[in-house]
Amino acid sequence: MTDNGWFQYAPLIVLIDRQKAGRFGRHSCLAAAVGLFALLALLGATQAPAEEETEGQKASKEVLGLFRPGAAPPTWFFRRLGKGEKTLEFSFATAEDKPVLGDWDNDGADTVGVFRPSNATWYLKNENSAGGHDISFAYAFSTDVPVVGDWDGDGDDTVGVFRPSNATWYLKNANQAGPQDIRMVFGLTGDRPVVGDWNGDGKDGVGVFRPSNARWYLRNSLTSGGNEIPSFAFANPGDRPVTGDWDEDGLDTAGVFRPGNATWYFRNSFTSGPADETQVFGSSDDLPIVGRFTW
Ligand SMILES: [Ca+2]
Ligand SMILES: [Ca+2]
Ligand SMILES: [Ca+2]
Ligand SMILES: [Ca+2]
Repeated sequence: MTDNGWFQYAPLIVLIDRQKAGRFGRHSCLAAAVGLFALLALLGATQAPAEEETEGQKASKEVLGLFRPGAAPPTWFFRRLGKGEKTLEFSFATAEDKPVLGDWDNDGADTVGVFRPSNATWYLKNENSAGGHDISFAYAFSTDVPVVGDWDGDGDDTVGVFRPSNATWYLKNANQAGPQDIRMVFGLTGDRPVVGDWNGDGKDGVGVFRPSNARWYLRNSLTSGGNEIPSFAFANPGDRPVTGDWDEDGLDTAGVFRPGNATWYFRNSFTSGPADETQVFGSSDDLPIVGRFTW
């Protein structure tokens, strides 16, 4: 390998994430100690594709998910945002279930779960694979809309619901039966609830997408009140809202899945305007979810 080879890999090194950068740093010390031969060997090793992350590490991009309740059996599909070639697919849950995705065990990987309206019971899995649930408990009412988030910033995601009848959120800090830890009024009957860390403080806030005017209303504080971020118009009334950090700047923002054309639309700022990015993935009856994990 020549000096030109080194410069060929220099941009790759810049792109390495923090965890990989730490590994590279240790290797660099070794290379300096044993000389050029070891350095060249290291540069060869950095050719390993960036996809090689172990389960539990935060992925570098959001994963788009779909729950297809009409499939027999109901099936989940996942694809990395911006990368269409690698899809994960498995069966779990029943046709009536409402999908959620969260890091229940605080290992850095989001995994699937569902809220089953008929018995108001949650079924959560710690692996993204076919098979039974790891956790189940009854919480909330059949008519509630399930949400999940890290309300207290401790790293694990826990359940909650938005109750349309009184526009009230009932959030828990543990995935178990029992009363809510947080009760707050926010939004209107008819709103579709969303969850995200809008301000990057490590705690999820709440929000709603209002189909009647296709506007978003977001709140950082888990207390009753109005939107803390000026509302903005994005997407169409019939779209299914999602949220995520599409551009990796540390802030979650708005997105939607549009059933009519099975296309996702992503917005990177809290302002009115068109999509910053789009991706075609899914079919019209799918229910969208977003999270972070590798496979
Ligand atoms: Ca996990
Ligand atoms: Ca938490
Ligand atoms: Ca926050
Ligand atoms: Ca962002």
